[in-house]
Amino acid sequence: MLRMADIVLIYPKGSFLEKVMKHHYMPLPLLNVSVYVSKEYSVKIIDQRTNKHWKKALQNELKTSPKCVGVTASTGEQILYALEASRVVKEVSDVPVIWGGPHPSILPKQTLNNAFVDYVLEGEGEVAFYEFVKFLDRKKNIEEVHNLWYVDENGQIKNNSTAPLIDLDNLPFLPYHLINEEDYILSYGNKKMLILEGSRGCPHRCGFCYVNKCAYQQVWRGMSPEIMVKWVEYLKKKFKVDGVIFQDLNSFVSIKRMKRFAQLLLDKDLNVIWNVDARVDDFLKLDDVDIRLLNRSGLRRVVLGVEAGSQKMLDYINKGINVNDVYDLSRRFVGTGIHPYFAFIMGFPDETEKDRDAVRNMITNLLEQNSNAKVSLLHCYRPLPGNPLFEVCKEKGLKEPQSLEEWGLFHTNRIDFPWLSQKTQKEILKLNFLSMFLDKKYEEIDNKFMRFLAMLYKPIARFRFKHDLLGFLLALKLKELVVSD
Ligand code: B12
Ligand code: SF4
Repeated sequence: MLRMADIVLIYPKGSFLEKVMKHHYMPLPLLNVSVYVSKEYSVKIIDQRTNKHWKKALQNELKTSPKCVGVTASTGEQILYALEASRVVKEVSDVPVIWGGPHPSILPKQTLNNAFVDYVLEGEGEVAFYEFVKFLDRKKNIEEVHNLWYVDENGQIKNNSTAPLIDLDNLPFLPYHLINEEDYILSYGNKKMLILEGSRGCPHRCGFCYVNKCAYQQVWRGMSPEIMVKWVEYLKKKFKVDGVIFQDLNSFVSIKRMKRFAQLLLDKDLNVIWNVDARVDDFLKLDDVDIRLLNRSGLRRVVLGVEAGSQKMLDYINKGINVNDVYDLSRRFVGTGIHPYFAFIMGFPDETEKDRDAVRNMITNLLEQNSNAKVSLLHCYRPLPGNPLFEVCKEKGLKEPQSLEEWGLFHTNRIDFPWLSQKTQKEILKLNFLSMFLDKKYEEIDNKFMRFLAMLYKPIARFRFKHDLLGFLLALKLKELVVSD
Protein backbone atom coordinates (compact mmCIF):
# COMPACT_ATOMS: atom_id res chain seq x y z
CA MET A 1 0.00 0.00 0.00
CA LEU A 2 1.21 3.51 -0.88
CA ARG A 3 2.45 5.38 2.20
CA MET A 4 0.33 8.44 2.83
CA ALA A 5 1.80 11.57 4.37
CA ASP A 6 2.02 12.60 8.03
CA ILE A 7 1.71 16.22 6.98
CA VAL A 8 -0.09 17.71 4.00
CA LEU A 9 0.75 21.21 2.77
CA ILE A 10 -1.35 23.13 0.27
CA TYR A 11 -0.16 25.85 -2.10
CA PRO A 12 -3.39 27.57 -3.22
CA LYS A 13 -3.93 28.99 -6.67
CA GLY A 14 -3.58 32.74 -6.73
CA SER A 15 -3.82 35.78 -8.85
CA PHE A 16 -4.84 35.92 -12.50
CA LEU A 17 -1.13 36.29 -13.27
CA GLU A 18 -0.38 32.96 -11.64
CA LYS A 19 -3.24 31.22 -13.43
CA VAL A 20 -1.97 32.14 -16.88
CA MET A 21 1.68 31.33 -16.17
CA LYS A 22 2.90 28.14 -17.84
CA HIS A 23 5.60 27.56 -15.30
CA HIS A 24 5.15 28.60 -11.74
CA TYR A 25 7.27 29.97 -8.98
CA MET A 26 8.38 27.15 -6.79
CA PRO A 27 6.26 26.97 -3.61
CA LEU A 28 9.15 28.25 -1.50
CA PRO A 29 7.00 29.01 1.56
CA LEU A 30 6.04 25.34 1.79
CA LEU A 31 9.51 24.01 1.04
CA ASN A 32 10.89 26.22 3.79
CA VAL A 33 8.20 25.16 6.21
CA SER A 34 9.08 21.50 5.47
CA VAL A 35 12.79 21.91 5.87
CA TYR A 36 13.15 20.44 9.39
CA VAL A 37 9.89 18.58 9.72
CA SER A 38 10.53 16.49 6.59
CA LYS A 39 13.61 14.99 8.22
CA GLU A 40 11.36 13.11 10.67
CA TYR A 41 7.92 13.03 9.07
CA SER A 42 6.60 12.34 5.60
CA VAL A 43 5.33 15.49 3.90
CA LYS A 44 3.09 15.85 0.86
CA ILE A 45 2.92 19.19 -0.95
CA ILE A 46 -0.21 19.66 -3.05
CA ASP A 47 0.05 22.60 -5.42
CA GLN A 48 -3.33 23.67 -6.77
CA ARG A 49 -1.63 25.46 -9.67
CA THR A 50 0.02 22.35 -11.06
CA ASN A 51 -2.34 19.61 -9.90
CA LYS A 52 -5.75 19.86 -11.55
CA HIS A 53 -6.92 17.00 -9.35
CA TRP A 54 -5.76 18.61 -6.12
CA LYS A 55 -9.11 17.99 -4.39
CA LYS A 56 -8.96 14.25 -5.06
CA ALA A 57 -5.31 14.17 -3.98
CA LEU A 58 -6.21 15.94 -0.73
CA GLN A 59 -9.20 13.70 -0.04
CA ASN A 60 -6.99 10.64 -0.55
CA GLU A 61 -4.45 11.94 1.93
CA LEU A 62 -7.19 12.67 4.46
CA LYS A 63 -8.29 9.02 4.43
CA THR A 64 -5.26 8.12 6.55
CA SER A 65 -5.66 11.04 8.96
CA PRO A 66 -2.47 13.08 8.62
CA LYS A 67 -1.40 15.05 11.68
CA CYS A 68 -2.38 18.33 10.05
CA VAL A 69 -2.99 20.21 6.83
CA GLY A 70 -0.97 23.41 6.42
CA VAL A 71 -2.00 26.17 4.05
CA THR A 72 -0.11 29.26 2.90
CA ALA A 73 -1.80 32.50 1.83
CA SER A 74 -1.02 35.96 0.56
CA THR A 75 -3.74 38.62 0.66
CA GLY A 76 -6.25 38.40 -2.17
CA GLU A 77 -7.66 35.69 -4.38
CA GLN A 78 -5.29 33.09 -3.01
CA ILE A 79 -7.32 33.20 0.21
CA LEU A 80 -10.42 31.98 -1.64
CA TYR A 81 -8.55 28.90 -2.87
CA ALA A 82 -6.95 28.41 0.55
CA LEU A 83 -10.44 28.47 2.07
CA GLU A 84 -11.69 25.98 -0.51
CA ALA A 85 -8.95 23.53 0.47
CA SER A 86 -9.59 24.07 4.19
CA ARG A 87 -13.31 23.46 3.64
CA VAL A 88 -12.53 20.14 1.92
CA VAL A 89 -10.50 19.08 4.97
CA LYS A 90 -13.29 19.96 7.37
CA GLU A 91 -16.00 18.32 5.25
CA VAL A 92 -14.45 14.88 5.40
CA SER A 93 -12.24 14.85 8.48
CA ASP A 94 -11.33 16.46 11.76
CA VAL A 95 -7.69 16.90 10.79
CA PRO A 96 -6.40 20.21 12.19
CA VAL A 97 -5.86 23.00 9.68
CA ILE A 98 -3.05 25.53 10.21
CA TRP A 99 -2.54 28.66 8.15
CA GLY A 100 0.68 30.61 7.65
CA GLY A 101 2.23 33.10 5.22
CA PRO A 102 1.94 36.87 4.67
CA HIS A 103 -1.82 37.32 5.15
CA PRO A 104 -2.22 35.26 8.35
CA SER A 105 0.92 36.94 9.67
CA ILE A 106 -0.64 40.39 9.17
CA LEU A 107 -4.05 39.44 10.54
CA PRO A 108 -3.57 36.35 12.74
CA LYS A 109 -6.58 36.87 15.00
CA GLN A 110 -9.05 37.47 12.20
CA THR A 111 -7.68 34.47 10.30
CA LEU A 112 -8.15 32.28 13.34
CA ASN A 113 -11.77 33.39 13.59
CA ASN A 114 -12.60 31.46 10.44
CA ALA A 115 -14.43 28.18 11.06
CA PHE A 116 -12.09 26.26 8.74
CA VAL A 117 -8.90 27.41 10.48
CA ASP A 118 -7.78 25.78 13.75
CA TYR A 119 -4.34 27.36 14.16
CA VAL A 120 -2.38 30.26 12.74
CA LEU A 121 1.39 30.45 12.64
CA GLU A 122 2.52 34.04 12.51
CA GLY A 123 5.91 34.75 10.96
CA GLU A 124 8.70 32.33 10.17
CA GLY A 125 7.72 28.71 9.91
CA GLU A 126 10.91 26.65 9.62
CA VAL A 127 11.41 25.97 13.34
CA ALA A 128 7.99 26.91 14.66
CA PHE A 129 6.15 24.50 12.36
CA TYR A 130 8.47 21.69 13.47
CA GLU A 131 7.54 22.54 17.08
CA PHE A 132 3.87 22.53 16.12
CA VAL A 133 4.11 19.03 14.65
CA LYS A 134 5.89 17.90 17.82
CA PHE A 135 2.95 19.29 19.79
CA LEU A 136 0.52 17.31 17.61
CA ASP A 137 2.72 14.27 18.23
CA ARG A 138 2.37 14.89 21.99
CA LYS A 139 6.08 15.60 22.38
CA LYS A 140 5.63 19.29 23.27
CA ASN A 141 3.07 21.40 25.10
CA ILE A 142 1.11 23.86 23.02
CA GLU A 143 2.66 26.78 24.94
CA GLU A 144 6.06 25.68 23.67
CA VAL A 145 5.16 26.23 20.04
CA HIS A 146 6.57 29.61 19.05
CA ASN A 147 4.54 32.04 16.89
CA LEU A 148 1.33 30.04 17.34
CA TRP A 149 -2.18 31.48 17.62
CA TYR A 150 -4.88 29.14 18.89
CA VAL A 151 -8.11 28.95 20.89
CA ASP A 152 -7.65 27.35 24.32
CA GLU A 153 -10.13 25.04 26.09
CA ASN A 154 -11.91 28.10 27.56
CA GLY A 155 -12.51 29.55 24.14
CA GLN A 156 -9.85 32.25 24.63
CA ILE A 157 -7.55 33.26 21.80
CA LYS A 158 -3.94 32.66 22.81
CA ASN A 159 -0.72 33.79 21.21
CA ASN A 160 2.61 32.22 22.13
CA SER A 161 5.97 33.94 22.23
CA THR A 162 7.90 34.78 19.06
CA ALA A 163 10.64 32.47 17.86
CA PRO A 164 14.15 33.88 17.41
CA LEU A 165 14.71 34.71 13.74
CA ILE A 166 16.47 31.99 11.81
CA ASP A 167 19.99 32.30 10.47
CA LEU A 168 19.74 31.65 6.74
CA ASP A 169 23.32 30.37 6.68
CA ASN A 170 22.30 27.44 8.87
CA LEU A 171 19.34 26.44 6.74
CA PRO A 172 19.80 22.97 5.22
CA PHE A 173 19.12 22.58 1.49
CA LEU A 174 15.36 22.58 0.97
CA PRO A 175 13.55 19.24 0.54
CA TYR A 176 13.22 19.69 -3.22
CA HIS A 177 12.26 16.02 -3.58
CA LEU A 178 8.78 17.02 -2.35
CA ILE A 179 8.02 18.79 -5.63
CA ASN A 180 8.30 18.04 -9.31
CA GLU A 181 10.96 20.59 -10.22
CA GLU A 182 10.02 20.49 -13.91
CA ASP A 183 6.86 22.44 -13.02
CA TYR A 184 8.90 25.26 -11.57
CA ILE A 185 11.71 25.87 -14.00
CA LEU A 186 11.25 29.43 -15.26
CA SER A 187 12.79 30.85 -18.37
CA TYR A 188 14.80 33.98 -18.97
CA GLY A 189 15.33 34.17 -22.73
CA ASN A 190 16.53 30.68 -23.53
CA LYS A 191 17.94 30.18 -20.03
CA LYS A 192 16.47 27.85 -17.46
CA MET A 193 16.10 29.49 -14.07
CA LEU A 194 15.01 28.54 -10.57
CA ILE A 195 14.04 30.81 -7.72
CA LEU A 196 16.16 31.17 -4.60
CA GLU A 197 15.95 33.13 -1.37
CA GLY A 198 19.27 34.78 -0.53
CA SER A 199 18.12 37.18 2.16
CA ARG A 200 15.08 37.90 4.26
CA GLY A 201 13.53 41.13 5.45
CA CYS A 202 14.01 44.79 4.65
CA PRO A 203 15.13 47.76 6.76
CA HIS A 204 12.88 50.23 4.88
CA ARG A 205 9.24 51.05 5.53
CA CYS A 206 7.56 52.05 2.28
CA GLY A 207 4.05 53.21 3.10
CA PHE A 208 2.27 50.44 1.17
CA CYS A 209 4.40 47.46 2.15
CA TYR A 210 3.56 44.55 4.48
CA VAL A 211 6.99 44.87 6.12
CA ASN A 212 5.42 47.57 8.31
CA LYS A 213 3.37 44.90 10.08
CA CYS A 214 5.36 41.68 9.68
CA ALA A 215 7.95 41.54 12.45
CA TYR A 216 9.86 38.68 10.79
CA GLN A 217 10.49 40.83 7.74
CA GLN A 218 11.57 43.96 9.60
CA VAL A 219 15.07 42.75 10.30
CA TRP A 220 17.20 42.23 7.24
CA ARG A 221 19.34 39.08 7.19
CA GLY A 222 21.43 37.95 4.26
CA MET A 223 23.05 34.62 3.55
CA SER A 224 26.81 34.97 3.48
CA PRO A 225 28.25 35.10 -0.04
CA GLU A 226 29.96 31.73 0.45
CA ILE A 227 26.67 30.06 1.36
CA MET A 228 24.81 31.77 -1.48
CA VAL A 229 27.33 30.40 -3.94
CA LYS A 230 26.91 26.96 -2.38
CA TRP A 231 23.16 27.10 -3.05
CA VAL A 232 23.61 28.31 -6.62
CA GLU A 233 26.12 25.55 -7.29
CA TYR A 234 23.77 22.98 -5.76
CA LEU A 235 20.76 24.08 -7.84
CA LYS A 236 22.80 24.21 -11.02
CA LYS A 237 24.13 20.71 -10.51
CA LYS A 238 20.93 19.13 -9.23
CA PHE A 239 18.46 20.64 -11.69
CA LYS A 240 20.72 21.51 -14.62
CA VAL A 241 19.55 25.12 -14.60
CA ASP A 242 21.46 28.06 -16.06
CA GLY A 243 20.77 30.44 -13.26
CA VAL A 244 18.70 31.73 -10.37
CA ILE A 245 16.19 34.49 -9.69
CA PHE A 246 16.47 35.83 -6.16
CA GLN A 247 13.11 36.27 -4.42
CA ASP A 248 14.38 38.62 -1.74
CA LEU A 249 12.59 41.71 -0.59
CA ASN A 250 15.86 43.58 -0.78
CA SER A 251 19.06 41.83 -1.88
CA PHE A 252 21.47 44.77 -1.89
CA VAL A 253 21.23 46.00 1.69
CA SER A 254 24.86 44.94 2.01
CA ILE A 255 26.74 45.96 -1.12
CA LYS A 256 29.89 44.26 0.15
CA ARG A 257 28.02 40.95 0.36
CA MET A 258 26.82 41.11 -3.23
CA LYS A 259 30.23 42.12 -4.58
CA ARG A 260 31.83 39.21 -2.77
CA PHE A 261 29.09 36.89 -4.11
CA ALA A 262 29.86 38.05 -7.66
CA GLN A 263 33.61 37.60 -7.16
CA LEU A 264 33.11 34.09 -5.80
CA LEU A 265 30.93 33.13 -8.77
CA LEU A 266 33.77 34.24 -11.03
CA ASP A 267 36.48 32.56 -8.96
CA LYS A 268 34.56 29.31 -9.09
CA ASP A 269 33.89 29.78 -12.79
CA LEU A 270 30.29 28.72 -12.23
CA ASN A 271 29.02 30.24 -15.46
CA VAL A 272 25.52 31.03 -14.22
CA ILE A 273 23.22 33.97 -14.70
CA TRP A 274 21.27 35.63 -11.94
CA ASN A 275 18.47 38.17 -11.63
CA VAL A 276 17.59 40.17 -8.60
CA ASP A 277 15.40 42.90 -7.04
CA ALA A 278 17.07 45.97 -5.54
CA ARG A 279 16.42 49.48 -4.34
CA VAL A 280 17.53 52.41 -6.47
CA ASP A 281 19.45 54.04 -3.59
CA ASP A 282 21.30 50.83 -2.71
CA PHE A 283 22.35 50.19 -6.28
CA LEU A 284 23.58 53.76 -6.63
CA LYS A 285 26.27 52.95 -4.07
CA LEU A 286 27.97 50.76 -6.69
CA ASP A 287 30.54 52.33 -8.99
CA ASP A 288 31.06 51.40 -12.63
CA VAL A 289 33.75 48.86 -11.75
CA ASP A 290 31.35 47.15 -9.34
CA ILE A 291 28.59 47.09 -11.94
CA ARG A 292 30.92 45.48 -14.47
CA LEU A 293 31.92 42.90 -11.85
CA LEU A 294 28.28 42.00 -11.19
CA ASN A 295 27.62 41.75 -14.90
CA ARG A 296 30.65 39.54 -15.55
CA SER A 297 29.54 37.26 -12.73
CA GLY A 298 26.20 36.70 -14.49
CA LEU A 299 23.86 39.49 -13.33
CA ARG A 300 21.42 40.14 -16.17
CA ARG A 301 18.33 41.82 -14.75
CA VAL A 302 17.71 44.12 -11.81
CA VAL A 303 14.12 44.87 -10.85
CA LEU A 304 13.95 48.31 -9.26
CA GLY A 305 10.85 49.52 -7.45
CA VAL A 306 10.39 53.17 -8.36
CA GLU A 307 6.60 53.21 -7.98
CA ALA A 308 5.99 56.94 -8.60
CA GLY A 309 7.17 59.60 -11.05
CA SER A 310 6.97 62.80 -9.01
CA GLN A 311 8.92 63.70 -5.89
CA LYS A 312 5.64 64.53 -4.18
CA MET A 313 4.34 60.98 -4.62
CA LEU A 314 7.70 59.36 -3.85
CA ASP A 315 7.67 61.18 -0.52
CA TYR A 316 3.98 60.41 0.01
CA ILE A 317 4.66 56.66 -0.19
CA ASN A 318 7.83 57.04 1.87
CA LYS A 319 9.97 55.48 -0.86
CA GLY A 320 13.11 57.25 0.35
CA ILE A 321 14.49 58.02 -3.12
CA ASN A 322 14.71 61.08 -5.37
CA VAL A 323 13.54 61.42 -8.95
CA ASN A 324 17.11 62.23 -9.97
CA ASP A 325 18.40 59.04 -8.32
CA VAL A 326 16.36 57.04 -10.79
CA TYR A 327 17.81 58.79 -13.82
CA ASP A 328 21.35 58.63 -12.38
CA LEU A 329 21.08 54.92 -11.88
CA SER A 330 19.42 54.28 -15.20
CA ARG A 331 22.33 55.97 -17.02
CA ARG A 332 24.79 53.67 -15.25
CA PHE A 333 23.25 50.65 -16.93
CA VAL A 334 23.61 51.99 -20.46
CA GLY A 335 26.11 49.90 -22.39
CA THR A 336 26.33 47.22 -19.72
CA GLY A 337 24.79 43.78 -20.07
CA ILE A 338 22.51 44.43 -17.12
CA HIS A 339 18.92 45.19 -18.03
CA PRO A 340 17.09 47.39 -15.56
CA TYR A 341 13.42 46.62 -15.05
CA PHE A 342 11.67 49.59 -13.45
CA ALA A 343 8.45 48.94 -11.54
CA PHE A 344 5.76 51.63 -11.32
CA ILE A 345 2.30 51.93 -9.81
CA MET A 346 -0.48 54.42 -10.49
CA GLY A 347 -3.64 55.26 -8.63
CA PHE A 348 -2.42 56.12 -5.14
CA PRO A 349 -4.77 58.26 -3.02
CA ASP A 350 -4.05 61.99 -3.38
CA GLU A 351 -2.35 61.38 -6.73
CA THR A 352 -3.19 64.09 -9.27
CA GLU A 353 -3.21 64.09 -13.06
CA LYS A 354 0.14 65.87 -12.90
CA ASP A 355 1.57 63.02 -10.82
CA ARG A 356 0.32 60.48 -13.35
CA ASP A 357 1.85 62.54 -16.17
CA ALA A 358 5.11 62.41 -14.23
CA VAL A 359 4.95 58.60 -14.26
CA ARG A 360 4.36 58.57 -18.03
CA ASN A 361 7.18 61.01 -18.59
CA MET A 362 9.62 59.15 -16.41
CA ILE A 363 8.83 55.84 -18.10
CA THR A 364 9.20 57.42 -21.54
CA ASN A 365 12.52 59.02 -20.61
CA LEU A 366 13.93 55.87 -19.04
CA LEU A 367 13.06 53.82 -22.10
CA GLU A 368 14.51 56.43 -24.44
CA GLN A 369 17.68 56.65 -22.37
CA ASN A 370 18.38 52.91 -22.46
CA SER A 371 17.08 50.57 -25.15
CA ASN A 372 17.60 47.61 -22.82
CA ALA A 373 15.46 49.05 -20.05
CA LYS A 374 12.02 47.61 -19.41
CA VAL A 375 9.12 48.70 -17.28
CA SER A 376 6.72 46.59 -15.31
CA LEU A 377 3.10 46.54 -16.34
CA LEU A 378 1.67 49.77 -15.03
CA HIS A 379 -0.63 48.36 -12.37
CA CYS A 380 -3.12 50.31 -10.38
CA TYR A 381 -2.26 50.58 -6.70
CA ARG A 382 -4.20 47.99 -4.73
CA PRO A 383 -4.19 48.51 -0.99
CA LEU A 384 -2.87 45.70 1.18
CA PRO A 385 -3.43 45.52 4.93
CA GLY A 386 -0.96 46.33 7.68
CA ASN A 387 0.66 49.59 6.59
CA PRO A 388 0.20 53.37 6.91
CA LEU A 389 -1.12 53.84 3.37
CA PHE A 390 -3.90 51.33 4.03
CA GLU A 391 -5.02 53.56 6.92
CA VAL A 392 -5.09 56.55 4.56
CA CYS A 393 -7.23 54.50 2.15
CA LYS A 394 -9.68 53.77 4.95
CA GLU A 395 -9.91 57.49 5.72
CA LYS A 396 -10.69 58.01 2.03
CA GLY A 397 -13.65 55.64 2.25
CA LEU A 398 -12.16 52.21 1.59
CA LYS A 399 -14.18 49.54 3.38
CA GLU A 400 -11.84 47.20 5.23
CA PRO A 401 -12.77 43.53 4.77
CA GLN A 402 -13.77 41.85 8.02
CA SER A 403 -13.31 38.18 7.20
CA LEU A 404 -11.15 35.85 5.16
CA GLU A 405 -13.92 35.51 2.58
CA GLU A 406 -14.00 39.29 2.15
CA TRP A 407 -10.21 39.51 1.90
CA GLY A 408 -10.30 36.84 -0.80
CA LEU A 409 -12.56 39.04 -2.90
CA PHE A 410 -10.74 42.23 -2.02
CA HIS A 411 -7.42 42.20 -3.77
CA THR A 412 -8.51 41.21 -7.25
CA ASN A 413 -8.36 43.04 -10.55
CA ARG A 414 -11.07 45.46 -9.41
CA ILE A 415 -9.86 49.03 -9.07
CA ASP A 416 -13.05 50.91 -8.19
CA PHE A 417 -11.57 52.69 -5.20
CA PRO A 418 -13.27 55.75 -3.68
CA TRP A 419 -10.33 58.04 -4.53
CA LEU A 420 -10.36 57.19 -8.23
CA SER A 421 -12.89 58.77 -10.57
CA GLN A 422 -14.38 56.66 -13.38
CA LYS A 423 -12.32 58.65 -15.83
CA THR A 424 -9.07 57.98 -13.97
CA GLN A 425 -9.84 54.28 -13.65
CA LYS A 426 -10.35 54.02 -17.41
CA GLU A 427 -7.17 55.96 -18.04
CA ILE A 428 -5.15 53.67 -15.78
CA LEU A 429 -6.54 50.57 -17.47
CA LYS A 430 -5.56 51.97 -20.85
CA LEU A 431 -2.08 52.93 -19.69
CA ASN A 432 -1.74 49.47 -18.17
CA PHE A 433 -2.58 47.96 -21.55
CA LEU A 434 -0.13 50.19 -23.43
CA SER A 435 2.60 49.45 -20.89
CA MET A 436 2.67 45.84 -22.11
CA PHE A 437 4.13 47.00 -25.42
CA LEU A 438 6.44 49.87 -24.52
CA ASP A 439 9.66 47.86 -24.48
CA LYS A 440 10.97 44.43 -25.40
CA LYS A 441 8.74 42.55 -22.96
CA TYR A 442 7.27 40.89 -26.06
CA GLU A 443 10.44 38.78 -26.28
CA GLU A 444 9.12 36.88 -23.27
CA ILE A 445 5.84 35.85 -24.96
CA ASP A 446 5.87 32.12 -25.77
CA ASN A 447 3.38 32.27 -28.65
CA LYS A 448 5.32 33.34 -31.77
CA PHE A 449 2.35 35.00 -33.50
CA MET A 450 1.42 37.02 -30.41
CA ARG A 451 5.08 37.97 -30.00
CA PHE A 452 5.12 39.25 -33.60
CA LEU A 453 1.91 41.25 -33.09
CA ALA A 454 3.26 42.76 -29.88
CA MET A 455 6.47 43.78 -31.64
CA LEU A 456 4.48 45.48 -34.42
CA TYR A 457 2.33 47.32 -31.91
CA LYS A 458 5.30 48.66 -29.89
CA PRO A 459 5.86 51.97 -31.80
CA ILE A 460 2.13 52.76 -31.76
CA ALA A 461 1.88 51.99 -28.06
CA ARG A 462 4.92 54.14 -27.28
CA PHE A 463 3.59 57.08 -29.25
CA ARG A 464 0.19 56.90 -27.60
CA PHE A 465 1.72 56.46 -24.14
CA LYS A 466 4.17 59.31 -24.53
CA HIS A 467 1.56 61.77 -25.79
CA ASP A 468 -1.24 60.54 -23.54
CA LEU A 469 -3.40 59.62 -26.55
CA LEU A 470 -5.88 57.35 -24.84
CA GLY A 471 -8.80 57.64 -27.25
CA PHE A 472 -10.32 54.50 -28.80
CA LEU A 473 -7.79 51.66 -28.44
CA LEU A 474 -8.69 49.02 -31.01
CA ALA A 475 -5.98 46.67 -29.77
CA LEU A 476 -7.38 46.83 -26.22
CA LYS A 477 -10.87 46.00 -27.50
CA LEU A 478 -9.44 43.02 -29.38
CA LYS A 479 -7.55 41.88 -26.29
CA GLU A 480 -10.72 42.10 -24.21
CA LEU A 481 -12.50 39.92 -26.76
CA VAL A 482 -9.78 37.27 -26.68
CA VAL A 483 -8.80 37.25 -23.00
CA SER A 484 -11.24 37.86 -20.20
CA ASP A 485 -10.01 37.85 -16.59
C1 B12 B 1 7.60 34.90 -5.43
C2 B12 B 1 6.54 35.91 -5.10
C3 B12 B 1 5.41 35.94 -5.92
C4 B12 B 1 5.22 34.99 -7.08
C5 B12 B 1 4.60 33.67 -6.71
C6 B12 B 1 4.34 33.39 -5.30
C7 B12 B 1 4.98 32.04 -4.90
N1 B12 B 1 4.75 30.99 -5.60
O1 B12 B 1 5.62 31.98 -3.86
C8 B12 B 1 4.25 35.80 -7.98
C9 B12 B 1 5.07 36.64 -8.92
C10 B12 B 1 3.25 35.02 -8.79
C11 B12 B 1 3.62 36.70 -6.93
C12 B12 B 1 2.42 37.29 -7.12
C13 B12 B 1 1.86 38.17 -6.21
N2 B12 B 1 2.43 38.62 -5.08
CO1 B12 B 1 4.10 37.99 -4.41
N3 B12 B 1 5.79 37.67 -3.71
C14 B12 B 1 6.69 36.79 -4.00
C15 B12 B 1 7.91 36.97 -3.08
C16 B12 B 1 8.92 37.84 -3.85
C17 B12 B 1 8.58 35.72 -2.59
C18 B12 B 1 7.67 34.72 -1.86
C19 B12 B 1 8.53 33.69 -1.22
O2 B12 B 1 8.74 32.64 -1.78
N4 B12 B 1 9.11 33.99 -0.03
C20 B12 B 1 10.00 33.10 0.68
C21 B12 B 1 9.23 32.33 1.75
C22 B12 B 1 10.13 31.31 2.41
O3 B12 B 1 8.82 33.27 2.73
P1 B12 B 1 7.27 33.38 3.22
O4 B12 B 1 6.36 33.24 2.09
O5 B12 B 1 7.14 34.56 4.07
O6 B12 B 1 7.10 32.06 4.12
C23 B12 B 1 7.52 31.97 5.47
C24 B12 B 1 6.43 32.34 6.48
O7 B12 B 1 5.48 33.24 5.97
C25 B12 B 1 5.84 31.04 6.91
N5 B12 B 1 4.79 30.42 6.11
C26 B12 B 1 4.43 30.65 4.84
N6 B12 B 1 3.46 29.82 4.46
C27 B12 B 1 3.19 29.01 5.51
C28 B12 B 1 2.28 27.97 5.66
C29 B12 B 1 2.22 27.29 6.87
C30 B12 B 1 1.26 26.17 7.03
C31 B12 B 1 3.06 27.68 7.94
C32 B12 B 1 2.98 26.97 9.23
C33 B12 B 1 3.95 28.73 7.79
C34 B12 B 1 4.03 29.39 6.58
O8 B12 B 1 6.96 30.18 6.88
C35 B12 B 1 7.79 30.50 5.74
C36 B12 B 1 9.22 30.20 6.11
O9 B12 B 1 9.65 30.99 7.18
C37 B12 B 1 7.27 37.74 -1.88
C38 B12 B 1 8.23 38.62 -1.10
C39 B12 B 1 9.08 37.78 -0.16
N7 B12 B 1 10.36 37.89 -0.27
O10 B12 B 1 8.58 37.00 0.64
C40 B12 B 1 6.14 38.51 -2.55
C41 B12 B 1 4.84 38.72 -1.76
C42 B12 B 1 4.48 37.45 -1.05
N8 B12 B 1 3.86 38.97 -2.82
C43 B12 B 1 3.01 39.87 -2.52
C44 B12 B 1 1.99 40.32 -3.37
C45 B12 B 1 1.25 41.56 -2.94
C46 B12 B 1 1.71 39.66 -4.56
C47 B12 B 1 0.57 40.00 -5.53
C48 B12 B 1 -0.75 40.27 -4.89
C49 B12 B 1 1.08 41.14 -6.41
C50 B12 B 1 0.06 41.68 -7.36
N9 B12 B 1 -0.25 42.94 -7.16
O11 B12 B 1 -0.42 41.00 -8.21
C51 B12 B 1 0.51 38.74 -6.43
C52 B12 B 1 -0.57 37.74 -6.03
C53 B12 B 1 -0.11 36.67 -5.08
C54 B12 B 1 -0.98 35.42 -5.09
N10 B12 B 1 -0.36 34.30 -4.84
O12 B12 B 1 -2.14 35.45 -5.32
C55 B12 B 1 3.21 40.41 -1.12
C56 B12 B 1 2.20 39.78 -0.15
C57 B12 B 1 1.65 40.75 0.87
C58 B12 B 1 0.36 40.26 1.43
N11 B12 B 1 -0.36 41.14 2.09
O13 B12 B 1 -0.03 39.15 1.32
C59 B12 B 1 4.71 40.02 -0.88
C60 B12 B 1 5.08 39.77 0.58
C61 B12 B 1 5.58 41.17 -1.48
C62 B12 B 1 5.49 42.50 -0.72
N12 B12 B 1 6.58 43.10 -0.32
O14 B12 B 1 4.44 43.05 -0.48
N13 B12 B 1 4.40 36.81 -5.84
S1 SF4 C 1 12.02 48.56 -0.10
FE1 SF4 C 1 10.60 47.00 -0.90
S2 SF4 C 1 10.45 45.43 0.69
FE2 SF4 C 1 11.40 47.25 1.62
S3 SF4 C 1 9.67 48.34 2.55
FE3 SF4 C 1 9.97 49.19 0.49
S4 SF4 C 1 8.60 47.99 -0.84
FE4 SF4 C 1 8.81 46.86 1.11
